[in-house]
Amino acid sequence: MTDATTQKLSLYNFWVAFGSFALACFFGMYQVLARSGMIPAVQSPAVYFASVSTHGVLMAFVLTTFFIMGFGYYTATASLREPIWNPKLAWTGFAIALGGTVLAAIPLLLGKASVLYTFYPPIQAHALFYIGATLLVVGSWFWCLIMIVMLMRWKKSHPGQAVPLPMFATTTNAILWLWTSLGVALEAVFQLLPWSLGLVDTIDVGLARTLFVWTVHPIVYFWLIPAYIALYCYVPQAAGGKLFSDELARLAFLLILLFGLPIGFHHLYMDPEQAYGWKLLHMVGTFAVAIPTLLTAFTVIASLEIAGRRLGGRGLFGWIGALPWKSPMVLAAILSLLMLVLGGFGGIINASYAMNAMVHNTAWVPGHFHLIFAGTTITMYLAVAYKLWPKLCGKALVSEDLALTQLWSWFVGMVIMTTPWHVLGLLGQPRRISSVNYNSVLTLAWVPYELAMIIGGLILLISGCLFVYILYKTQAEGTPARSVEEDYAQFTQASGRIPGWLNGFTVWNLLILALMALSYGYPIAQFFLMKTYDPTAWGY
Ligand code: HAS
Ligand code: CU
Repeated sequence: MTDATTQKLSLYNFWVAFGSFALACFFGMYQVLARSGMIPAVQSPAVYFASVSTHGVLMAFVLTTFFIMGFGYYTATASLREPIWNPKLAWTGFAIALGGTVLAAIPLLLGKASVLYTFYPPIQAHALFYIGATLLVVGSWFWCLIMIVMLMRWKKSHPGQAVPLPMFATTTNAILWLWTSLGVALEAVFQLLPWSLGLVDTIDVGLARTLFVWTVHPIVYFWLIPAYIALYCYVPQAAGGKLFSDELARLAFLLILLFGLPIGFHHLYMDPEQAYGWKLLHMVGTFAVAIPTLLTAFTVIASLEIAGRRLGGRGLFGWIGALPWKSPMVLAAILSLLMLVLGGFGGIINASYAMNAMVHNTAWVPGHFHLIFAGTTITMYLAVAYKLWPKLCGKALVSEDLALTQLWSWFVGMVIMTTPWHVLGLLGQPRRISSVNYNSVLTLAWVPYELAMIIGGLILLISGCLFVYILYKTQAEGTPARSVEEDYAQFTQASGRIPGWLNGFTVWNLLILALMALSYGYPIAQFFLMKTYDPTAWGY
């Protein structure tokens, strides 16, 4: 069982994460109503954009960062069997990140930071928003440091031994996040903050977008890695089997780290500031990053098959029916993988330079990321919470059946909401609009899909509230848990010695440095080297 400090630290982080999640679900519900254009009384562009900005920031930055920190602290102590290194630092990081969140929330809720979660200039937010967001990131760096130090200390005291997979993957994520957040940190410090504080009149929007996409692609893997940790380290055990391969798992995490970083221009295909050769280069990298996900699907499904066959499943697909569908962790994994099929497929379409022109800035894109983030990724976060709550509170989950209902409803709601968005995107509906209130033949064709999106949104809101209710009820009124010992998945082969490059990060950091220099070096330098048209010379 983990020590009291870790329990408290993890629980505090988790509650900030899940509290934000529940709040953001309500904003989401309002948005589907407003956006559909069906209820004129709730329509207001000002309220809509304040809401959607808050929703995006809460879900994409607050829920994820605090969840990842809470899960990381737990994983470090449970897998290394050591207490948190420097808990004071951990609490300081928590306080800075929370303080930043509160600071950012003020302008968001007042409608002074309605810049969406991507905050692309030239739309400008109140300086407090950028300061708050920066502090959230700075707070998370404390967590990164603690994870890296704990891994290094463990390696020193266990020479030649393989770092336990859950901690290896968690540290991979900490390193990924340090590299990832550098782009947006540069944008915030050198561009957004001076500009919003009125110290400079204008900033280079092209440079800002380039720095932002340095962050915005790998950030999605920062969110995804905890879900993969659960898939590799919890699911095989929960299904009654073993992890197919420890080495393949490490390789997948390391390849995500390597390929996830230098590919952000697939968000800029339709932008003018970068030349097409660079976009093509980033496209090749984007296809490469699908490989670790395919590795993951292979390893996890193979592990599930081992379990299904052990449980008596026969034939090509008989093992699927034999899996313990009544285990929340297993059910979550199956639903999560199912959503990954279309979510990932959509990602490949987005990534294809030519096809991106068809879907870019349409409702397809929120369809893609709700399915793969709110669907695949968050479903595993929910399952992790169900798994860890008894360990963190010492109480048994109030009802596994309720947890299963919650997971199913999250899946059903997400499918009902995102399938229409994909179709609407192909029918030409733009993303980032506050409502649809024209009566043209085109927009009338959207109506049935908008009705479906409202139903989906409602199911998701109920499901989100049910989730928080289950956690609260467990913590407040649950009966003492039977076992709170950690039970990570075993591997099919006894994992003996492992090659150094699968047990450390030096080579990988050097490779990333080289790839980042190649893919971002000139594209960033050009803003300082090239002479461009200066509008102020014309008196504008
Ligand atoms: Fe994405 C836009 C490309 C993955 C999140 N993405 C976004 C945005 C977000 C996001 C938030 O190239 C919007 C940003 C904004 O606001 O502007 N994405 C990809 C690609 C992948 C991908 C190539 N995205 C993610 C993940 C996310 C995420 C993961 C969050 C967690 N995305 C893009 C592109 C854009 C984009 C463009 C810009 C679009 C635009 O124009 O604005 C890949 O990582 C996906 C690889 C996955 C696969 C899936 C393989 C299938 C498997 C399932 C096997 C399961 C089976 C079922 C067979 C290739 C592994 C088994 C069943 C049983 C019962 C056992
Ligand atoms: Cu991306």
